[in-house]
Amino acid sequence: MKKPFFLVTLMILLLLPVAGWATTYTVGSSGCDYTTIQGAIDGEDLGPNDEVEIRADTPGGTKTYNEAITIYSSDGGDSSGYVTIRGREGDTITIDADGLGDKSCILLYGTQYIKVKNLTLTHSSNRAGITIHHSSYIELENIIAHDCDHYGIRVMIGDDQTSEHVSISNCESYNNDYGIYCYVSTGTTTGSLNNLIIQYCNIHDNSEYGIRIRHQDSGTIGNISAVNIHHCVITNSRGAITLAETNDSVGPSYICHNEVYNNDTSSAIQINYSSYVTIADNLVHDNPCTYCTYDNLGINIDWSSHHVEVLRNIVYGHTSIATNQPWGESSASNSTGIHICCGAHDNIVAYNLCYDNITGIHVHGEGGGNKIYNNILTNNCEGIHLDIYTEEVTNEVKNNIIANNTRPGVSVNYDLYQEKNAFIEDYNFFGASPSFSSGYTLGAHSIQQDPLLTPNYHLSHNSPCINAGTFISGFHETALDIDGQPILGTPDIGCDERKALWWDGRGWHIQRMY
Ligand SMILES: [Ca+2]
Ligand SMILES: [Ca+2]
Repeated sequence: MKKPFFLVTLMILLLLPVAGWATTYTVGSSGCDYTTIQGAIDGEDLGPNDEVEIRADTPGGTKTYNEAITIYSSDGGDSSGYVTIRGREGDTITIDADGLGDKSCILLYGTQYIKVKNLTLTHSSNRAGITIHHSSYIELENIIAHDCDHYGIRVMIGDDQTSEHVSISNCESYNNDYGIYCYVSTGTTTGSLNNLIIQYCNIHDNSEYGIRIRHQDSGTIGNISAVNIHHCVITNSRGAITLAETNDSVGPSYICHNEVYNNDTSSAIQINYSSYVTIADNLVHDNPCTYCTYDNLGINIDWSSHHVEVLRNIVYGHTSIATNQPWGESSASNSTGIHICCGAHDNIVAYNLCYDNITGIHVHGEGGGNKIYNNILTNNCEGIHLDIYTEEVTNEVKNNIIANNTRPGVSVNYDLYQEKNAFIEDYNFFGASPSFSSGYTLGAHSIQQDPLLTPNYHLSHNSPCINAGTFISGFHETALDIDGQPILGTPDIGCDERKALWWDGRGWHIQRMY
């Protein structure tokens, strides 16, 4: 029997909500679905592709909502679509938690597939601008978090909890204690914090760390993996980036293409108890340390970290601690561009440019297997300083330009200083008249001659460093120089490969580069 038309229509209408009919709910003073943000979240069962649009009184206007928002699992999306909470395009919307007790401006707890966009968050008390707790597939975009106690943006887990696939993009965080803090809570053993992306963010003027990622039980590894911090600027904080207690159980981690400067810090970028991290193409400069008596370091690979690759970074202007420099004593008291310390082993530091630091590269401690290849270390007081307390000759220093470094108050040029011969040094290019500590013999293929650098620390066309290095199998096949250019034939010494192959459509040619 044919169904009556009205019955078919009714059936279609009943089916629509099941199919996920996306709705935009509005929040504003008048003419909107709700007058408070939490009212919209509590009043609707938000599902995939639903949006909450928060409005000023007039388009393009500015409005502050004195609220502390909470979103639980009942309001989340799924793989078919996100729930989006956003300020109206063109409006300036602030969520101010002032006077509302110990709360974050926004708390996401136990939920998933949520986007939060176009909002300013301020005056949290004892929490964060936004807290992402035990929540996954979360995207923050165009969030400004400022003057929050303690954290601008916080991602966290406890036992048996997961926060994964969290991305923080184009956000600004300032005047907080911490700009972005992602952590595994004390006592956690089974949770997972992974696939965390922080990109294109401006993190500045935080009293503690700019970006800090760690297990709160120091040295507890196994809960954090696959962190990617790239194209961020971190300045005027106490520490810029700390990545601790990570491994590659889900995937490796990356800290790339960031600019880190003018942080008052003992370590601008610090890696603790972590493995399989690439730190590449960062600009790390002019980080002082006004409170330190010990370390003032640009990039610091610390506390048993291993399989960290430090590649193509430019590191300069770390000079705060010069008077305390013991020069040859067994101490890490230092201002150093790149520092490997405290049992860190099997790391690679290659194709970096370090200048205008007290020490260019300092390898300190008992770790072995660290490879220092193809760096330029110039205009520092000391090029490379090695304090290695092992009889194993497993650390290697090869293909570096270590020239034009001077030691204060000493007339000789201690470009490469070593305490014990627990390393292999060869194929390095020293300045025209270097001096070395007694008992040290220059590697058989190392050269004492002017490398003929250009003013921007590249090889000049007639540099004797061109094609003067040694090819290191397993490394140079895929290496890129400081300019991102591949290595042609015999590696040049230093971080600049001057020539490369060039394809003109018909054949390969050798092209002079820069
Ligand atoms: Ca070459
Ligand atoms: Ca080059």
